[in-house]
Amino acid sequence: MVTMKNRGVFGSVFINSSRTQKIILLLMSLAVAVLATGCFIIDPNANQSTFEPLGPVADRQLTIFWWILIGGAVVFVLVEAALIYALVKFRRRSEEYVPKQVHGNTRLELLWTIIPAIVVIGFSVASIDALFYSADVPKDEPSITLEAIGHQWWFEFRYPSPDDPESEVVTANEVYIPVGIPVRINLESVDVIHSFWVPKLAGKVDMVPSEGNHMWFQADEAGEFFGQCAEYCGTSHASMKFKVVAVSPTEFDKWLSDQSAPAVESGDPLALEGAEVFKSTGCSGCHSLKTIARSGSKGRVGPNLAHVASRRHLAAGMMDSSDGAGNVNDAYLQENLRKWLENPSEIKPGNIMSSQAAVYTDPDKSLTERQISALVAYLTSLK
Ligand code: HEC
Ligand SMILES: [Cu+2]
Repeated sequence: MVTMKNRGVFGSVFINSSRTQKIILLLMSLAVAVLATGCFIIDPNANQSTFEPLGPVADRQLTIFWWILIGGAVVFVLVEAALIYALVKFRRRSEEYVPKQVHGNTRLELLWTIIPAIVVIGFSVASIDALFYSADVPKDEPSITLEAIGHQWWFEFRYPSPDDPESEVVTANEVYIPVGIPVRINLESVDVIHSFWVPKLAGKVDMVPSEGNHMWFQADEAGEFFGQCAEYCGTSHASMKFKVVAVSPTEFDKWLSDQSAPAVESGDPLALEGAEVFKSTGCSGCHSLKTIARSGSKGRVGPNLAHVASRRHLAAGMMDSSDGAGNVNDAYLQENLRKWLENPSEIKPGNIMSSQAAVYTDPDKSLTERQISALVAYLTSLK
């Protein structure tokens, strides 16, 4: 006899309910199951959906997902069918009825050991193969390499410098790649474990401090792809995003040489004043304006600002300055810079700039209205 005790909460509720209540309960469980798969059912084009891959790595990972899901479903149906068949066929027909008692069946036992073993080995081989495929660019394919370095709570990117093999071009939060060319990414972190994820291009790979890790991806078409840190890394983890911008190889080369050129010094008086404020209020302690750094050296505390005005997003994807056609709109950029400088923690709670820069931690050093305007003019000139 089944007692009330071991039916569990759901079991007791279910058994003690009326027929209508039972139906409602079942429908509600179904709704929960459907909602749990929301990203997929609502919109496969959503920027975090992995069901619309746009590169070979994400594609391969989706294929293996489908194989395992469908394989698992087939096994489930077969096992359940056998179970139900046995339940019905060998049920107790009357109080006195006792079915034929058997023990051991070598043929059956061999069968249900060997078949699952083959299935498991098959799926393991396919999964491990996909794992190796995702780790390294296929041999003999021309590729480019870049470094992605996780910081609380933004991403630093470094590219081999066009004219100096010992150096790298440094940028942040927006990573340009050439369409149709495999990109190897060496992953690093300066503080805690982060995870690098561009849902439409490749699955998540951890950025482990001092351990290093690597992966690759390739974009099959031009466009902007959403990226996100996928490993809880502190207060502003949810606000740690980035963009992958895939452009033609020619545009990519132009972008890289623009990024490697020194920051432009503007002649505008307010911008010149801003350059002074930048030094005098301690911004340069955390932010570099040099476009090129020695390869392998760890970055500064804050994002490189040499070409900050060329970026469509600020503060790791939290503020958008683009005009919709993919260009930076200076008016939006100025508005965003002003908001950020007035109160960075309102945009991104707990970020390192608001918690460590003297201009925010020491009320006597707060930026004046005039200083903010000068900084905005200066930073907007850094194309
Ligand atoms: C204590 C180090 C520190 C100081 C000092 C500092 N910043 Fe920052 N800054 C950061 C960090 C860290 C971020 C990244 C915040 C994030 O996205 O989580 C940042 C982000 C920014 C950004 C956005 C950059 C981007 O690409 O998203 C701008 C602009 C900026 N700081 C300007 C300034 C200015 C101007 C000053 C001087 C008044 C200043 N910072 C002082 C650490 C600092
Ligand atoms: Cu992170």
